Amino acid sequence: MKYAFPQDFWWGSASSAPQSEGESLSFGKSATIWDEWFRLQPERFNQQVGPQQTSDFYRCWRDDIALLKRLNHNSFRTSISWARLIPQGRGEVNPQAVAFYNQVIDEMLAQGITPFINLFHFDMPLAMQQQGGWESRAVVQAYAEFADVCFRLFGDRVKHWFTFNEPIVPVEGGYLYDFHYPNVVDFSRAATVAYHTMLAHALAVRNYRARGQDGEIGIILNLTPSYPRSANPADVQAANIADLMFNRSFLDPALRGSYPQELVALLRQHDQLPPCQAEDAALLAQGVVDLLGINYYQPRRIQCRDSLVNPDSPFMPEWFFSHYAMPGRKMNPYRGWEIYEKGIYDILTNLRENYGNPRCFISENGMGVEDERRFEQNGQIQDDYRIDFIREHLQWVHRGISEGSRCLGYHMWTFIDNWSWSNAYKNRYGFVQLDLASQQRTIKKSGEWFAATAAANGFEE
Ligand code: BGP
Repeated sequence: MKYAFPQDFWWGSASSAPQSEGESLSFGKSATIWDEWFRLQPERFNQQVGPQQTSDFYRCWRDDIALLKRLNHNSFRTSISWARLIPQGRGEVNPQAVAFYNQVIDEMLAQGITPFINLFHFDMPLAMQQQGGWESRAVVQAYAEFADVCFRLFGDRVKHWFTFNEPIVPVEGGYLYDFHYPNVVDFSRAATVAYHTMLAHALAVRNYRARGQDGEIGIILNLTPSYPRSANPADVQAANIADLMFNRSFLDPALRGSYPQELVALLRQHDQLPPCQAEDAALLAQGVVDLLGINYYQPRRIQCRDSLVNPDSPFMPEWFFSHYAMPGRKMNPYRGWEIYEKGIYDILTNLRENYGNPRCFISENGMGVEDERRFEQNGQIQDDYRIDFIREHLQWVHRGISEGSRCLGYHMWTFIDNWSWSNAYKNRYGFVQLDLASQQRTIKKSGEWFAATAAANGFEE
């Protein structure tokens, strides 16, 4: 076979509790920032569809796990909802949540599907946000307690844990660019949120290891390779700063246990360093992961700024670079994201050459498409565009592996079309089509293709 993958390669897909469970204010679950934002500003959500309207995994888990099996998944990622497990964020554990997650984990294992469990997918409990969210060190401690409850309750069976999914996204969305609650735009608060998130990560990693549970713990990062527009030193420097801010701000602590000196110097120079305590460096050093999840959707095309920064304007990453649309680039016309398959290989190469070739896997990659029903024929969505997208990315993953990268699997975003934050159902990503009104599930052509690929552990062309 031309593209054969290593034995025991992880084939699967990923979702998250807030995007699939539903029942977001019932069965003992308390509100997250998403429930709150939807309550306050429903108009900010596509077609005013909020976090209650999902594929109902809370009720349909057994059938959905059967569907995972039908798609030949040997692994699947979802998350545990902090606000469901510990409704007040701290303290009492919700027995209904424990029963639910136990059933899900047991059923996955019974079906031969390895559970990959993530602990935080943008879903800060409202009770914790009201205490400052990630701006507060007390919330860092509360998160570590929540993580510890998860390890204690489920760690006998879950052997692949992740502390965070895309931890930079709540920073960007909630504190820089206004696409998540609490809709703050303030770099120094964003820097504190980012820093505290990594402290929380390191605490959870340290506590997990102290338990000696014979599993592994990692983090899932959305990496966006930054390509300079030209070899001109100003463009190269601009791309380097974008890389420091958007990739290395999380990648370096996760893989090296410390922040890049260049980033620290830059933030110090602009008086934007978050408040640190003496013991933080030693803690961060303990947060080096066993396994890195890589979410890859699109690269960053960077050029130097064409105008001088007004020093009176608020400090922002864009003080140092501009984005540009690369002529001739391939686009996903629906989501407005560039498709650049080789980026996935460049990430693997960078990890191999500069980060000691860590154990890693592709934890998300996917193509969101609007109005997918128009591609339906004889009752099935013919999403050949998605098959091409996956195949072309996998070809580059295959090449990375053949050159020595320790990439252990490929998880697609996502399994069943799910609720995507303020975009709700605008862009559909699933292997399985969801009819929101009837809750009917129909496997798309890409789902069939993926099932065959997973069964064969690769593909010909
Ligand atoms: C990733 C998130 C997912 C998912 C996906 C698609 O950033 O981890 O939760 O939403 O992107 O993005 P979107 O839904 O914004 O199109």
